[in-house]
Amino acid sequence: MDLEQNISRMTRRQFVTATGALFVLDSFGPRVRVTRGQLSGKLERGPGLSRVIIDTDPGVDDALALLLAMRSPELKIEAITAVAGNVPLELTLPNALRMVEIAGRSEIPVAAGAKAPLLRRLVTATYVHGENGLGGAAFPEPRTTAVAEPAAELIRSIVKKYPGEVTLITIGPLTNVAAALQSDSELAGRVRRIVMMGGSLSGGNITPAAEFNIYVDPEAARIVFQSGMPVTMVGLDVTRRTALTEEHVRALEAGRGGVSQAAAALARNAIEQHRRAGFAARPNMHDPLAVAAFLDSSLLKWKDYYVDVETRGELTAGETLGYSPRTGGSEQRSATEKQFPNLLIRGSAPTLASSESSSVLRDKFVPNAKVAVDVDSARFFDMLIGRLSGKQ
Ligand SMILES: [Ca+2]
Repeated sequence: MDLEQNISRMTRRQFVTATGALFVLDSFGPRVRVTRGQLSGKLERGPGLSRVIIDTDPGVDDALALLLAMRSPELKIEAITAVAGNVPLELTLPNALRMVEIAGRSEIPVAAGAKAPLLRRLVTATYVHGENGLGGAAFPEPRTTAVAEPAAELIRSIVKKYPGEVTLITIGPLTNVAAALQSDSELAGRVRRIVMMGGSLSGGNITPAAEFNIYVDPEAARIVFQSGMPVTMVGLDVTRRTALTEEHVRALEAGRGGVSQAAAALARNAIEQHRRAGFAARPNMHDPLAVAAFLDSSLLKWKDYYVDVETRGELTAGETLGYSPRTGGSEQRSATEKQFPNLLIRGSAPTLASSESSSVLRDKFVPNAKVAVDVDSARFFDMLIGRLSGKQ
């Protein structure tokens, strides 16, 4: 049997794994694609759309990500679940409700989730997101309230209702998803995919090692990565390349309608907040990029990795480690890799006090995540600003 026949007998995933293909453009996104014309017209929603649940800690970039999602007719947003992260749950929940009301989408259930990480005290990021979580942008108190069901339960019940159909888009710490996974051993097998903003294979933002969402609840992140759910990771490797500019803000300000004006206020305040905090860089659109990655995976380049999360490191807790079949973990190790093509995925060496070595040991590379390794930032902003301002 020749190679071609062989390949035709393999699934795409097996082929990618076997060949170690570097860049994979797999369609994990919406089942329908919309045209520019459809977007500018009345947003029609119906069967065949992609069911998603968005888990979020608004958060300036969360708020913009939520608005983007609610302006995207490809999505059937089954629920928005709030989690503690950038600011405490007492703020992330009403902030999520505010965005739903601004978008005129109060039919979407919003649920309250975890107030704190699984095992740790909450660390927030008010230095980036302001005391109100929205960079100081003021919006009216929400008139609607959260549904009675807690987030983890709502996630479980929706996924159970539509097995194999629901994609989780997570743009905050992974506490709610981990809690749902812990309470239902069948959940992971029923989720279509999780698309997360989180992690980094190129250094962190809250510590040199860790990206904020994973740092806040590394134990939860580890449960998610090891759950067996297909993971799409949109981390700092790409979100660092999505800086908001004055031009973007002006384009939003020129847009008509409540969503564009709210987005403009959020964006304007985010730039101001960054300036006040003394950051040299402009705010990155971390969370909107995760939503955009789901809407159009061709905006990014992807590579298959086995990703695991460091939970014990005193200085490195929350670090995401990526092992690839070609490199055994790092692009720089190509010389070593020639010598040792099948490097093990292994944990730390045993200490003098204990003969036990780390339980982390895998001799067979099995990717668990598609990691975004490059982004077309200009096309991403065309989508983000276009949809928020109503021009697209
Ligand atoms: Ca977030």
